[in-house]
Formats: sequence, C-alpha cells, structure tokens
Amino acid sequence: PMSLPNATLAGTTNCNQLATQSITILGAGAIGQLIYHQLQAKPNPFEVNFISRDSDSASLALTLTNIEGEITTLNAQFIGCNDYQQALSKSALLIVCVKAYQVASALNSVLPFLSSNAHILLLHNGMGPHIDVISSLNGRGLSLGTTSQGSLKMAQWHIQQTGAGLTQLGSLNGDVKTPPLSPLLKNILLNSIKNSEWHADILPLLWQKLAVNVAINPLTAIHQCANGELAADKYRDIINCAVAELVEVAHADGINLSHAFLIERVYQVIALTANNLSSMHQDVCHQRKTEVNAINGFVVARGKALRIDTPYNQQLLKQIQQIEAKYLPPAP
Ligand code: KPL
Repeated sequence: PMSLPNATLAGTTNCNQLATQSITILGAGAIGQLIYHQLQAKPNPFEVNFISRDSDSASLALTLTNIEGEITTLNAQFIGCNDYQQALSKSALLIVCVKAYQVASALNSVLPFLSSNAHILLLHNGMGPHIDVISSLNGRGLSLGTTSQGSLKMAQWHIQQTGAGLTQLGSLNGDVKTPPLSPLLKNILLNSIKNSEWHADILPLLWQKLAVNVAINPLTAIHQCANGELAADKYRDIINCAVAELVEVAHADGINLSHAFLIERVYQVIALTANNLSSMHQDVCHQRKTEVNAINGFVVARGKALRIDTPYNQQLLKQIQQIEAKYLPPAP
C-alpha cells in the first residue's frame, strides 16, 4: 500500500485519524471481489483488505476478467477471525457486500471492533437492513448504495465482469442522519468504481431500484425464465400492480415516485438484461436463500407499518417462500 498522502496528514493531531488507514470489505462474493479489483486499479492511499469471519488470515490470488476480456490477478489480504480486531480498529471505511439477509448479523459481529470514526457503506439488493442496524452504529457514518454492475463467479476467486452497469451511492437524508463520508473516501470510490455517482439523498434511488427488483426477481424465479420473457403480455398486470403498491408505500414513507416512470424503467431493464437470469432465479436454481424479504418482503413490511395493503407483493413473497421451503431447513 502507498503511504497516506501529505494532504491527509497535514494538521492531523487526532491519533484515531492517523490510525485509520484501510478500506475493509466484508463479503467476498462476486460484487465484493469486483469492488476490490476496482479499488486496487487506481492509486489509493488506503490499504484494501477483506475481513473473513470464519477462516484464518490468508493471502489469496483474485482474478478478474474485465468486459474487454483483459485478465488481472491480484494478491488480496484476507484478515481472519483471530486477527480482525486490530484490522478493524484501523479501518476508515467498511464496505459491506453480503446478502441483504446477512447484513445485520455480519455488521453486529464486527461493530464492537470497528474504529469509532469508521464509515460504513452497505451495498446489497433490496432495502431494509439499514433500518435494523442504524441504532447500533454508535455515531459512525452510514451510506448506502446499489450497483447493477454485472459480476459473475467463474470460480471462487475468479470473477468475470459481465456488464458495465451503474453504481449509485449516497447518504441517508431522512429523519435519521449520520456523519457524512469524507471527501477523500468519496473521491476514491467514485474514481475507482466505473460509472458511479454520489447522491445527497440515496433513498429515492434505492426505491427506484427496488421497483425493478420487485417486478423482475420473483416472477423470473417463479416461472424459471430469463428476464426478457417478462415482456410478454401475461405479466403486464402483475408487474403494474406490484409496482403500484410500491409507489403507494413509498409515498406514505415520504418518497414520491412516478408509476409511469418506474414501469418504463422496469421494461427497459427487461429489454437490456433480456438474456440474464435474475439473482433470485439463480438463488432458487442453486437452492439458496433468496433476498425476497428485502425486496417484496420490504414493501409488504413497510406497507403493514404504514397501514397499506400490498396483496400483489404479499402473493409474490409467499410464492417465493413456498419455493424456498422445499429446500431450506425451517427457520429456527
Ligand atoms: O438486479 C437484478 C437482479 O437480478 O437482482 C436485475 C436488474 C433484475 C438484473 O437481473
């Protein structure tokens, strides 16, 4: 790693600031690995490493095949459970790239050791986990993001970037505000992650992305089809109604969205990703737990809290839960 630039150190008397010198990634799946490669591809004064909660420290070779077909292999430091307390105490930014349903438990297990001025960035499909974790952050900053960068695992430590995609990052600007991400770290993220943008108020954009996932993910998983097949007329009503419910719930939650705009967006994504198998379809095919609770389940739960009926999302949620029940052990 390069040493911290003078600009960062000038006038710094706070030992904590001097001690926070790394960017830590929690979750080494396809997106975590892609972000790692992107952070390492540009000059970066911070050391970038992974936290590995259930194994020993190790240095592993990570390979990326980018969209142009170029191959890069980098040695990445994985800090194992015996060493991560010290590593976390030096972390300036923790990027959480685990599945939506793992966010709360993953974060709770590292928070006691995380530097008190570290910032946390959650990057996952769906919405909701930030509501569960925000009260445990002890004054640390929280940002949220969503990415449609395509990243496919060719092998455990070899990913292929399958699509350029957009990454939208930003701050929470609702009732609960947290300290902002430092300009230095924000610039590092925006310079490293191609096609990324920062929004002062990220929640409306997360709701927009949720509308796409609410429609496409469960239907492709239930009907075991590629995204493109949802352009058929027979899915039009259910897509319209599921998105209409989301618009109503978001509105009651203080976020105004246009149904017509979102429907247009859903059909654009269906066309642009026609050959893709959605993440939920893939989860079901591989008999993995899906993110439905953070997608349709979030609309249902927020709807309940705000006294709005969401029968279409409820039905989609139930159908996915029934599929999962065939292969997942019953919840404790
Ligand atoms: O985000 C996606 C997903 O599969 O989770 C879409 C946009 C639907 C692309 O497949």
